[in-house]
Amino acid sequence: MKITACRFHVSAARPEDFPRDGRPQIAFMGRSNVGKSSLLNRLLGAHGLARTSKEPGRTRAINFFAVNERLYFVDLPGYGYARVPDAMREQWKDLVEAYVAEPGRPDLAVQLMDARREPGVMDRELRDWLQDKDVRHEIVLTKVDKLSGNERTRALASAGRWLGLKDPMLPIAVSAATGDGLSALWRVIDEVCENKTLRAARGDEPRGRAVTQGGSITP
Ligand SMILES: Nc1nc2c(ncn2[C@@H]2O[C@H](COP(=O)(O)OP(=O)(O)OP(=O)(O)O)[C@@H](O)[C@H]2O)c(=O)[nH]1
Ligand SMILES: [Mg+2]
Repeated sequence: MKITACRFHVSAARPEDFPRDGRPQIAFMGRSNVGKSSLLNRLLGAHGLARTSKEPGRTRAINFFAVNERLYFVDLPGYGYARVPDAMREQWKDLVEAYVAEPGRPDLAVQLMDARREPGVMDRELRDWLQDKDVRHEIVLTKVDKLSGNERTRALASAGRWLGLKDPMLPIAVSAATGDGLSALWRVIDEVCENKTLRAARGDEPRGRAVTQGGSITP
């Protein structure tokens, strides 16, 4: 997809603030500090659009970015940040659960895992939960620029096993620093958006989820 315009849309701290205009929503989920905001920026070629930080737990609300006025990129707060007080963890859970509670939302969850780390319990829980909710999701390994060629091959194989992928299939690996893997991820995002547009044209989108803008999302 050629990006012609992107802008910050809304920072949603309550479910009432979630956009409900039927545009496709691509959500970035994963551990705190895994690189969600950085990847979102890099995919859009918009340095500094979503705020990134060396300090984990930076993103607290759910931030929506309008892309080409046709779809949303959704930057979710990260989980697993040990220093977050329990009350805030509950708040995070409530907000993210409310976000996924509506059928068909998000249209795609991009679940990020750091290529250098073993998947954790919360990664597993998120994956199971997304599957349970029938949310289409794609596991993406981040920060692959930090790995040597050999380490990268090992990390991909191990993540492939974790996911139960059939050899020789591998998950997508990206780097927001070098741009590696972005075209593979864009292919998935484009396909999800095009399918949604087709379903809407056929009139079989879930109720309340019709795409308001017709036509292909590729300008
Ligand atoms: N080398 C390298 N560093 C990265 C990459 N992606 C993110 N980082 C760094 O990792 C840190 C965290 O990045 P963020 O994008 O803020 O992570 P996040 O998942 O949005 O974090 P929270 O909002 O706290 O959940 C920052 O210091 C980034 O510069 C990458 O691909 N390569
Ligand atoms: Mg962030």
